[in-house]
Amino acid sequence: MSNSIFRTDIQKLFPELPIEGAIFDLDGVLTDTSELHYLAWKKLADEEMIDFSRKDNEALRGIPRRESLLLILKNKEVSEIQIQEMMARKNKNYVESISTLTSKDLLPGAQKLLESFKNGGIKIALGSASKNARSVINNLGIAHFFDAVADGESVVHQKPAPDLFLYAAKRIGVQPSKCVVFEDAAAGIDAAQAAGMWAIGIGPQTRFSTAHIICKNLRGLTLKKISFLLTRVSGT
Ligand code: B16
Ligand code: MG
Repeated sequence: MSNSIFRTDIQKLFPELPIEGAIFDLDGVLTDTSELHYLAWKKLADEEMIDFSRKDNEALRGIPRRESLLLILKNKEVSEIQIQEMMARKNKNYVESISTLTSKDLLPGAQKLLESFKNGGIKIALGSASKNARSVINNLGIAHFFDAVADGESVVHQKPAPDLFLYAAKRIGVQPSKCVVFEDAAAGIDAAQAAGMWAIGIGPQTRFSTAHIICKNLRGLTLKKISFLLTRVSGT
């Protein structure tokens, strides 16, 4: 099926197609690097004799490296030099672990949804707080899907500020109101809504209170299904 035929089909079904751009968070949406972040932080926490559990790690979803470290350290007093050293140590652990990622590490439904958007002529951007996002998408073999990459280096104010997603929308040339964001973190859903975008929460219902739509994962999602769901939410 050619791209244009598919696009025409979708437009016949949904004359008021609510989206022209899709922005994907990375960790927790396209791949499960949250476990690798956890293991890298856990090694550091053990070395520093700080309690840190998988449950604690849940609070770090979508949170940038420095803020994550400060949350792990709680009230422990440390100098700026120590903060920099610990961030570098954690990142070294994390970078080692992502070197073995392959397309097998994509979460269920991710490849199919990216293909469906691409075939439907939807512009696609990455919107990740990670400074390692480019290496991860390269290793996963999905870099070619993205028309733009917004990552931990792109803006000063990360999620829940809208800046990263607004930067992504600008890079793909789509109005914020015509973008849909896929996010596994409550901070990311807040960021998408602050940016005036459609927000789809990926994960358990209990994690999100304000997403437009919540899906357990990306399995079975296509442009057609997303268009149907968003059209229902928007009442058009
Ligand atoms: P890095 P996302 C986020 O990725 C992770 O969820 C978060 O745990 C991590 O601290 C943050 O990236 C920064 O990552 O240390 O590699 O720069 O969910 O926004 O794709
Ligand atoms: Mg995430």
